Amino acid sequence: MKKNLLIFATKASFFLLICVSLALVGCERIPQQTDVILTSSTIRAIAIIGPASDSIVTGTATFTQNGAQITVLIDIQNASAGSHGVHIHENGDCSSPDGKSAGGHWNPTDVAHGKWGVGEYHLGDLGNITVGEDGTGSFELTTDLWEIGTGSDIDVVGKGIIVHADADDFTSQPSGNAGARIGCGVIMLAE
Ligand SMILES: [Cu+2]
Ligand SMILES: [Zn+2]
Repeated sequence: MKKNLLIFATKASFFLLICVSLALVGCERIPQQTDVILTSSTIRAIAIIGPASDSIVTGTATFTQNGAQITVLIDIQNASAGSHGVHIHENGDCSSPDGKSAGGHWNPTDVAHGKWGVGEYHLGDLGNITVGEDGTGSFELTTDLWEIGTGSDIDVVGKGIIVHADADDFTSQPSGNAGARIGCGVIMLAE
């Protein structure tokens, strides 16, 4: 009886040891993966979005690079609920109150306006951002069609981010009939 108990105890501790080891391995791996995603060193360019056309819209657009892939993450606040066109425009200039100083859509490949990933579309045709009743919305897109800080024709640095009053219909030329410019930001290289 005592022997059986000893065997059971030995088996139980061995099992426990394996569980603890697995847990430790698990703990070790999670922070490493998170580091890659969250460290500020992976943020390569940023635009602070401010109000235009008498709106109170605010937000940020961050561009991060992972190999050839660049991800833009846009967060906006204080916008009306619904769909708002969002684009990269050719000038990093938000000096005019209506945002028109940012110029037209960034279109280095000289093609028609359209929907990202479908037929012809400007390199600045991000699409629409969906804003909820709380006035906030986020948008994310990953592509290998841009560069950050290279000074080439497809470098996003020095361009503008514009948020519109209405949705982009992906069809109307030259800019999707998205209405007034309610948010504007200049894309700048990050530290
Ligand atoms: Cu636009
Ligand atoms: Zn466009």
